[in-house]
Amino acid sequence: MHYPVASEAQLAFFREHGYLLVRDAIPQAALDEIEAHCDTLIAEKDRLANDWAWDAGEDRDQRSFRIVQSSPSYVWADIATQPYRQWLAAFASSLMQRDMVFWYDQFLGKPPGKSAPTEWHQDEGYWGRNLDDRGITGWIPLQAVDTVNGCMHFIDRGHADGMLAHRSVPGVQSDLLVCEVDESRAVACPMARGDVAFHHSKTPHMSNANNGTAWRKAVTNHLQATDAGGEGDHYPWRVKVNQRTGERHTAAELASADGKKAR
Ligand SMILES: O=C(O)CCC(=O)C(=O)O
Repeated sequence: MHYPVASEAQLAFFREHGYLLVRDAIPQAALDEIEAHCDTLIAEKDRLANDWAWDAGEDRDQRSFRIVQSSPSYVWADIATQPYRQWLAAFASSLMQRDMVFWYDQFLGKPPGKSAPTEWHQDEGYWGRNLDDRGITGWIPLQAVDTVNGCMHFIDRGHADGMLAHRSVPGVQSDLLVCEVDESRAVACPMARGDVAFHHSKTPHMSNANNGTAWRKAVTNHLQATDAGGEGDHYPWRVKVNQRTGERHTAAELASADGKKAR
């Protein structure tokens, strides 16, 4: 199987809607390898993962990991040279009509029984202002997904609506953010294993909690334009939580502490 090249119809769809589902893009054998590394992250979550929906009522050593947040890059030395990673950069560059480079990836695992939604947000809400229209994400589910076990939902054409105000999620002590969206424009996106969803960095999106009987596992890959110039300043709502120590700071506080250290 060859990795697909973006068709004119796919380019036009992404430009208009701000997201795109690419069917049957990644071979099953490649997904098996990705999933094996993600299973290591689940097995070692206390050491290697954050709880992205860390309940405000839980002590750090009692986190229930409603969303296991980690990265296959932590446990896979050769990940950067994998064909799927080369393809993500090539396909993303076509969609964004500029050179895009891999930035970082996240494993996002939702356990059966007790999980949480990934609330509505724009990726740029987490990123610095330099990423303004200069980012794209390729989301790879490791099993079929639907509205029962936690598929992606996008706000149709939301990438053209500008930057939305975000805030921390009540009752959660991780860095999870949420923004208000017009849910009448939400599109739920069931996908098969092998499909990949791309979204523009300003497209609001969410995934529902996993109400299925097995883990919902996905690897999300964030890419930025080669000339983005780093993250730049963060929006005022951005917080950073160190789940090893429990420390919580706004990004602005951290930047000002860094500046003082550098002087
Ligand atoms: O997997 C999820 O639950 C959400 C992923 C997400 O927000 C993203 O890929 O940007």
